[in-house]
Amino acid sequence: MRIDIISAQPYLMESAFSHSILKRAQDKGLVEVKLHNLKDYGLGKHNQIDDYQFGGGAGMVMMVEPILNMIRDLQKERTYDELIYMTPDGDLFDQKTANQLSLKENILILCGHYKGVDQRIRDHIITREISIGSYVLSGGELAAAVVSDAVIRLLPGVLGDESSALSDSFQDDLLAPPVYTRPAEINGWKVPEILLGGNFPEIDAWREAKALEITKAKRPDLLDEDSL
Ligand code: 6GU
Repeated sequence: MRIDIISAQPYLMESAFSHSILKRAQDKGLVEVKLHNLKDYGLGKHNQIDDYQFGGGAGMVMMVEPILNMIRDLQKERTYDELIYMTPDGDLFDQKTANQLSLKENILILCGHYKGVDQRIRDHIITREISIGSYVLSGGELAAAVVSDAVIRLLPGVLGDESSALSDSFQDDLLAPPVYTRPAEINGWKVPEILLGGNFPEIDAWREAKALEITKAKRPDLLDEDSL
């Protein structure tokens, strides 16, 4: 998979892609992530990328030309399956969307900032608009890193234990059961006895029951009516 991210502040995302699982995924050649600075396509000698909005009002709007020129150049190299715009009024990101995106070959992500981008980019270029939650961030950069992380960890070979992405919270619409490690007791706090016995069918059943119990308590919205 290849992910190209366009931003006026690409350095905000550098560390997210330079460590741990996302770094290893790139080192292994499972994903290629390229951050692009929109200012490289800015207009005039000040590399302008935004301007006042027509009709008046506070806040600058990202201009069509720099974005369009950069995207057209990137499209000379590859065909994008999705051109995503990160925006607080986009579709709410969830595991289902992450799963869908993980099946794509080439994804382009445009990060908005200030008042956002000129609507004509959204109308004519963008194929999908994504928000990561009901709150406002200063820009789309952290949100783009969130989406990329959720997608990249699903790619085959990225996680060491191939089964572990499947047992994540949300993958089956259930939150994850609690986990414990050594020691079996500390300060009088004990690990549930069942996890120490080695009866794996019983352990699986316990984890499933716990997952359901926790989901009912914390996120009943994830469950169908009949499992409540
Ligand atoms: Cl994608 N961008 C911004 N600026 N704020 C957000 C968001 C995105 N998702 C939630 N809040």
